[in-house]
Amino acid sequence: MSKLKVYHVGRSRSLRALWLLEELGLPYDVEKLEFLPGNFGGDAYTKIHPLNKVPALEDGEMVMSESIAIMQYIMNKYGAGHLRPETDSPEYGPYLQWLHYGESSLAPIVVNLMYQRHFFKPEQRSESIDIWAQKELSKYLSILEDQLGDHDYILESGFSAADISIGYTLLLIRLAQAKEQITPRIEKYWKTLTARDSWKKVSEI
Ligand SMILES: N[C@@H](CCC(=O)N[C@@H](CS)C(=O)NCC(=O)O)C(=O)O
Repeated sequence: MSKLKVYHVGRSRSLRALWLLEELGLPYDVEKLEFLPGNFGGDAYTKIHPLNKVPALEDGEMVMSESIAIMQYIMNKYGAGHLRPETDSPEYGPYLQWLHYGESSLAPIVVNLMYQRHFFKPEQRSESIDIWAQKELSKYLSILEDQLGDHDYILESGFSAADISIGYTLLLIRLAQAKEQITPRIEKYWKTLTARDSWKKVSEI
């Protein structure tokens, strides 16, 4: 196995890949990129990721992007069945759903709020988009709350890669300063996730 390399910017989606690698106990290298808004890593990085976004993963000659796909690649190739239920488990379908929910469903709404509140100049902001995004986020988080029920993690059987996917998006919500949408139940879940040694380590990188 060649050593995996993760292209990383602090507090970004590359944390998903690093967090997963830590949980799996796999060796990896981190290449920290310069934070240039709209052009992470500068021109040299465009050869690795044509959109200059993170994460990107290198495994020998293979280069790929998309944080959830990277997680699936690492788990399928090197994960020895950890952090996901078996395909014949009743939890496998829900697991896949929540693994993708973090990026495909939740993140776009949060990114909307991020642009509204941080990246756009005041004259570019739209109050109606902000109100719409807040309502959507509440709805999407209420489904998460239902799923959590009274267990610590998304799946009743325990911590899985789905928690890494959703957990990162909860950080994104905080960075977007959309904390008003976070209910006490979701906050409790966030505290459980961030108490893990793996999170503590990668969140410092
Ligand atoms: N769907 C992609 C999103 C990648 C993405 O937008 N990454 C952000 C960091 S969290 C980024 O690189 N932003 C820089 C930019 O948009 O210029 C994934 O999950 O990897």
